[in-house]
Amino acid sequence: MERSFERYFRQNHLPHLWCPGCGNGIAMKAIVQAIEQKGLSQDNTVIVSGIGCSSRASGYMDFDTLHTAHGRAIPFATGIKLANPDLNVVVITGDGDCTAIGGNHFIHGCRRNVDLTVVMFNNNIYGMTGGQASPTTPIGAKATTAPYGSVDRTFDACELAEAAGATYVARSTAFHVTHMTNMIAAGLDNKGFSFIEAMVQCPTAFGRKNRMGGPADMMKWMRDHAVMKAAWDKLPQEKREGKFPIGCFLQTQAIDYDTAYDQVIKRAGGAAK
Ligand SMILES: Cc1ncc(C[n+]2csc(CCOP(=O)(O)OP(=O)(O)O)c2C)c(N)n1
Repeated sequence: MERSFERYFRQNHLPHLWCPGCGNGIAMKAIVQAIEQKGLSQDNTVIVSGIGCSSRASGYMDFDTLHTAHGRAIPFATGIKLANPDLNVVVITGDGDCTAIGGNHFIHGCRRNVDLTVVMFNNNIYGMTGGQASPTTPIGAKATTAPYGSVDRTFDACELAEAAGATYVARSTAFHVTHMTNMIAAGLDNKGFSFIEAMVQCPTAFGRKNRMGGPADMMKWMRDHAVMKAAWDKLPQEKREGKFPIGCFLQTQAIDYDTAYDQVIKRAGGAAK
């Protein structure tokens, strides 16, 4: 049987370092499937990541890749896009990488509407460093830094992206693989800042501490608690309790950063790209 996706992965960098049952591989595969769906060339697509388990994905993917510093993937990606606007630039980041140490870069990337597709693997925890609470750890959930349950209120990264100016915002889960692929593919189509929250299970650092069972149980939890946006919009408030919406939350148009920058170059009398 032809394993057609092998050509997207660096075989000499496998096996990966993720724990058995980790959801990161599902999100990584969804990205390459979306890239294939959109017919993007491997030679014209750059994958940029920060630091964390999720950010290790760039090392396994056979594209031009950049594994940067913790929280800094979006600034590196912005530089790549401005230097060569013809490239498709995809950012892979974790919930800590994107919304904690990289939170400022994230909101300003949205604000500038840089033409990037940012996929945030949200496992609700700092996985790589052993399970410290992140800005997406649910209130009451246990973490190594919150042994009695986290008291910090939780970021909704999609709402944050929307409020900050992103022009495409969506969420999916590792259970809903085809849906996740489609959400990412639509993000690749958008000329501007696209943000896709890919919810993934972390059985080792999050599930175990919070008694969520094994990887399959965590995926069943996603299946049972995610509500498609169209149904969510009709749900009365009391029935939303404990559930979360998935789907495309925003798709709009605004001038993207490299087009705006090109106009500046023209105004200054330079030769635009
Ligand atoms: C400047 C800096 N601070 C702290 C660290 C340690 N560190 C490495 S990964 C990580 C957290 C990663 O969490 P997240 O972004 O959620 O990714 P995950 O591992 O869960 O995929 C931290 C704090 C670092 N590498 N660099």
